[in-house]
Amino acid sequence: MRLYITPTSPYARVARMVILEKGLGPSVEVVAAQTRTAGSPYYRVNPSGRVPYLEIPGKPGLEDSQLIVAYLDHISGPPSLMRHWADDDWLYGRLEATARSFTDGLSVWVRELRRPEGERSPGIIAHERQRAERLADQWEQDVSHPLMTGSINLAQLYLLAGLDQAAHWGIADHAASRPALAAWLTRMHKLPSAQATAPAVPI
Ligand SMILES: N[C@@H](CCC(=O)N[C@@H](CS)C(=O)NCC(=O)O)C(=O)O
Repeated sequence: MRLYITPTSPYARVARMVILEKGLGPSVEVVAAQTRTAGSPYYRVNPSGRVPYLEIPGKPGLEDSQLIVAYLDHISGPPSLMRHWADDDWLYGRLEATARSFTDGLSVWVRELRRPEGERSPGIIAHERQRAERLADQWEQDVSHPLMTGSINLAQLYLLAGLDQAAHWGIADHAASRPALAAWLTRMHKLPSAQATAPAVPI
């Protein structure tokens, strides 16, 4: 199998961490894709042009981190990174959706900042900044829950990828003024899969 990524995509990072956590590294070649470039050869691989994208021999490829993780869980043994959304009376589903929402907003913010200065929208940046602050306050409470501190799951990975993405681009350090979030992040950064996929690490 071949996984197309960009080194700083938080969604690609989630897929890469899952591959490492499941010991699938030897069966998956990780390839850098050229995204956001007119005429990129990558568009012939994945017409949407997004990463992550998993190429599977003899089968159609898969786009989207959540779908890719579901597939990897399906074809391999434990640990399973997908949890049932209904776990703990639907708390797990809320945590995973909120982690994705947090990372989605930060991605919009980063995308805005990477546009030429005259094309950036101060309104969108302010909106995403405020959303991220509100959600970080909520995470300061939620990261202590056993679902966020126990065996690794997608809620944890999306939150880690989002927080690190914001820090990497220098747009926000959400853990700086939030001690529980800072302690959680320090623990997550000890995972070899987190270290191997940090946004600053070249592939
Ligand atoms: N929901 C998707 C989001 C994927 C996504 O938006 N990836 C961005 C990089 S962070 C991308 O490929 N952007 C290139 C583009 O928009 O052309 C997932 O979870 O995989």
